[in-house]
Amino acid sequence: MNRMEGKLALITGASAGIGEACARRFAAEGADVALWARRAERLEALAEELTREHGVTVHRDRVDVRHREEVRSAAAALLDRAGPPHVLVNNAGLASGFDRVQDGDFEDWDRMIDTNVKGLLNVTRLLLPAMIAAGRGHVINIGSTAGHQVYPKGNVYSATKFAVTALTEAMNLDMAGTPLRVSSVDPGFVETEFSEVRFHGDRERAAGVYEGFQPLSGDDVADAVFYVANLPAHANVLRMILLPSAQRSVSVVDRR
Ligand code: NDP
Ligand code: 8X3
Repeated sequence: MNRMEGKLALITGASAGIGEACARRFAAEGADVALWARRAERLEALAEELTREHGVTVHRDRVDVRHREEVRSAAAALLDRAGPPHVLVNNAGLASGFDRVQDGDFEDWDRMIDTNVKGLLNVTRLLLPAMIAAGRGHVINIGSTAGHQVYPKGNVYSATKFAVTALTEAMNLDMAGTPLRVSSVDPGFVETEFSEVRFHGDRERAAGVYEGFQPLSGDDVADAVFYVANLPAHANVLRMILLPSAQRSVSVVDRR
């Protein structure tokens, strides 16, 4: 049963990877979508395609989730135009750098903490009150296996994803007394632009991360997000850990 038709899903980080796949999936199921990311030209092209292919309404805004005032004005504009989203997918995020703590780069650390933790909080804080006032809504955070286990040189990225795990659980408690649901979908290896961003544009090194096994695709994760969003109102997946079959833990992978 499709419960998302005619609903509105806001997806942050919709210009690539998991977020883009979520946008395609929700739109294909007949949901209106709001797309946020920094690369406006990509959002524009995606919006044009989704409107043409699925006839849904697509809102898009150039938003850097780190910039609170930008989030504030995009949130106000969306609430004005379309009302509170039924589903908020907090997906925008990144890893930046791959070093031991003693060698870490302060700018990489700021980028990850400001995006993955403070950005998620900016977006949530500026939309949740309207969702609560509307008496419905579902926040789905994209966490990670790195939010449950650490691995060598994963230090600060893992810390941000452990924070997402904590925030999902805390937000779920904060929603007590409301009908709102809070969930996280926590994937293992997904082949997207993630590793290219982590390795500062080194595509060869990024491709090596996914060598010798079949990683998840953005579509696999979008399937999981859609499943979680589409459950009946009385059911909630608090946390879903989704791994490639070859991945046994955050750092144990059967490579051919
Ligand atoms: P991609 O690099 O392919 O996509 C990341 C998305 O986040 C892009 O759309 C990017 O858009 C957006 N983004 C990054 N920074 C900002 C910002 N400051 N403001 C707004 N948007 C931003 O990576 P993935 O799709 O893989 O990553 C999506 C999420 O999934 C992240 O939270 C990541 O931590 C998580 N994840 C990824 C896994 C993987 O193996 N790939 C595994 C587990 C979790 P733009 O640059 O246009 O702003
Ligand atoms: C991304 C998964 O293992 O590359 O969250 O950190 S991992």
